[in-house]
Amino acid sequence: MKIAIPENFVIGAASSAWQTEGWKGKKEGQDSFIDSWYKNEKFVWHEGYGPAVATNFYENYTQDIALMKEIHLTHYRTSINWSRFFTDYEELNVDEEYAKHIDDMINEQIQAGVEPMICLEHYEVPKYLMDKYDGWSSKKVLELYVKYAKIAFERYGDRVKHWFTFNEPIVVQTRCYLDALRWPHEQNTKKWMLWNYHKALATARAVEVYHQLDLPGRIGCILNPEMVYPRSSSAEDQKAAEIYDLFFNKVFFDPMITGVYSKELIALCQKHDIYFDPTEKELATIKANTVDFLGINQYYPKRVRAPRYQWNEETPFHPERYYESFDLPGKQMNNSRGWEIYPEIMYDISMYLKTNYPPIPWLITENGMGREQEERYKNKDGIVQDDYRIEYISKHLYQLLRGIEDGSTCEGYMLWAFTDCVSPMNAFKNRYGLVRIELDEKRTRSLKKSAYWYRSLVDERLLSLSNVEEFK
Ligand code: BGP
Repeated sequence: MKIAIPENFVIGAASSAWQTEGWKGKKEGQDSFIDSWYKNEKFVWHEGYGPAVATNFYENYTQDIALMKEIHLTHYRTSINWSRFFTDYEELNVDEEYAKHIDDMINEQIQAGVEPMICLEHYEVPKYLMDKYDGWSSKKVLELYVKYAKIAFERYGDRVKHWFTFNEPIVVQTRCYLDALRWPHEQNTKKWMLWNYHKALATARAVEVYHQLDLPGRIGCILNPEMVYPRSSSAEDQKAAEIYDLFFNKVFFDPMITGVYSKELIALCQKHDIYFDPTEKELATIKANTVDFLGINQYYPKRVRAPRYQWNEETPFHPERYYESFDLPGKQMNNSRGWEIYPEIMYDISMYLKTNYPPIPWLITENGMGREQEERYKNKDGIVQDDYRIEYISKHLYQLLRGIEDGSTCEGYMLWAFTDCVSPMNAFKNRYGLVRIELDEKRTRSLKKSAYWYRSLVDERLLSLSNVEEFK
């Protein structure tokens, strides 16, 4: 049986600047935060690969856009690399060579019938602004970001109709300052919350500027809410899930959709001395400038239970004081990535948004399956037979379409990623693309089986339920 995909439902694909571009043409002093992590801790990057060459998209973009055209892709999202966009981040001198590359890329996409969607920051905060102002800890960086956003809107806003202020604005500070898993391994929960706040405020400021320019498009942010499932029906487990939801999901949903932080979150922040002390004026800006739409990245569920052990009061506050991760026996896994596979997250996020917030347009901006050693699945013609990816997408898309049936305002599904690309630390270990990238000097491309299947999905707009049943 096949089910119809709604007429205007977007079927696209995504990536980011730093994960594809490579450093060709990059000038002295144009490192991003992620570039400096790679330089400082190269040994944690799988087989030493990283942003330095990536997929060399900077030189290969016309080839990739031709492949997009070949598979009839209609939407592609990437980012502008903030760290490469200027030669001086305070004087805001634009690097015209890089800015022209962005222009050319956008024009090439439009000519190929692929609508460009652009994100202003996918972890590419300039190293210079980290060193001088401690990055998103600083209001100065916020001001410079808003000016950068305005320049980008003015240059490209006539052609780019979908803008995102950030990709997953919670991630860098969670890995670096809350969990301290990543370089520079600084544990600082108050700073974590301040970065969360400044990125919500920066989004409101960018929304304000964008709307003032009266351009023919819309602006939002890409969030990565984790659908939280309590271990059991016990009030304690339910409470653990609610607090997780507050700290990691509502912390962005509330200010961006409703313009107001929840009282519960503020009370918890005050109680644990991680409050971000907003001014009245800032709160008014957030209130007046909610997003036009949202991108949602969804990969795996988060399962929690009430903590079994008392919190060690001698350690810095972490929201984990209120929950403990729960490992569901028998869960399905993508073992390459270590993430649980639970397609119902797509239906559940749809109902979560419908139930908790006023109607807002949104789309899945990332979902996908990273798989190790995909060369194993090449057939005699060298085409990767990635049936597992087709099944994964089908099952997730099916749940998303169910959500639409039940009244969700979801407008589309964009796969991570169009081509294989560099992951933070995992580099090229797990392959996500519809397009295979060889790690030779040219970064040779080839379409995988899933690319041809994706083309038929775009053309026929019918999802085959046999792919869904097969996977059960
Ligand atoms: C998202 C990021 C992407 C991408 C993806 C896959 O969180 O927005 O940049 O990397 O996850 O995850 P990973 O690359 O860690 O396997």
